[in-house]
Amino acid sequence: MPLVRSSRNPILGREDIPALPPRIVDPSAVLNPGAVKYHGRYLLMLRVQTRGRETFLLMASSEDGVNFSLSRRPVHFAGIEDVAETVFHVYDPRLTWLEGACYVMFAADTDDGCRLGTARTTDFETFEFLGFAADPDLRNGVLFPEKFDGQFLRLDRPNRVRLADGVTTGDEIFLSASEDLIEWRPVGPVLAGRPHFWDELIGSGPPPVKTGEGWLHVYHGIATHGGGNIYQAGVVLLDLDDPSRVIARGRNNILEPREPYELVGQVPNVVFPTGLIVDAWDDHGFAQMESKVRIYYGAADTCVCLATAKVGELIAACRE
Ligand code: M1P
Repeated sequence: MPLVRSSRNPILGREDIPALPPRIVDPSAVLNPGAVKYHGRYLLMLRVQTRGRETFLLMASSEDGVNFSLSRRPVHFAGIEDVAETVFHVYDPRLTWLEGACYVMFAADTDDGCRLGTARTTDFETFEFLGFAADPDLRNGVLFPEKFDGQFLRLDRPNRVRLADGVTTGDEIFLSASEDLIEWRPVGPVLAGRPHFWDELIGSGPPPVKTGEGWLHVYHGIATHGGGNIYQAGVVLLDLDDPSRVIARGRNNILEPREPYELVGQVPNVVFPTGLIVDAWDDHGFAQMESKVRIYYGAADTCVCLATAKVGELIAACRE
């Protein structure tokens, strides 16, 4: 397996979350973080779940990508309180730097289904809510780090599959384009689940990484086993000019639940990659093949873990 787990895993657990009474006290879980590098520091946007099953997002910051100090102020998307829908949870943020700002694309459970929301920040102190995408029942939305012909591009995952337990999920990653991050136009399907294999159901992980060989994208795949689904991570390489075109897709997963903290927890057998940071870039904005890649993931929907590889190793895994 190309990914190497940190010996410090889990790097963040529920016990690391500061008590922020009255709402966050002795929480149940911290999971599925967005990640970005800012002024040389590694930042995570953590999903914290309380015993009341409320969800909060909390920033964490680190010099080395392993030891994190946590903010004492939950993230507030200014303006979200004005939407017409009732918002129950915002969760699973993905962070993308684009033209000098960091965009947060997140899932929101509303009385109108699961929506994709977008917020923007330049300082990680204040976050401006830009709105919900017009299309309902989507999850796992990620923004590309550059525009194409003046348009934003997004990978998303329509929730079209209903599991036996009633939860909706999906088996297709789609490419969509937008001028304003609200109205999205379908460009085309990118990736379908592979029935009978490790990635029957799928969803995007962290935002794609630009490399000389294509857009490197980490996604999660779900092998269904009646009531016991297994969440794993895999890789795919997309065409630089037309990211709806798959160049190569890994046959095997690159990470699967094996360690106790991945096998046991609030939802057993889950590795769920949501954050990715590349250390070294060339002068043209491409990730260097020898560069270290840090992948941050939720384990068993309970804690946050880290695994690393080189860019070139992940591309080789796509071509396996
Ligand atoms: O419990 C595992 C994951 O299940 C859902 O993922 P998906 O939308 O791909 O089916 C989400 O609820 C995710 O947060 C969770 O980690």
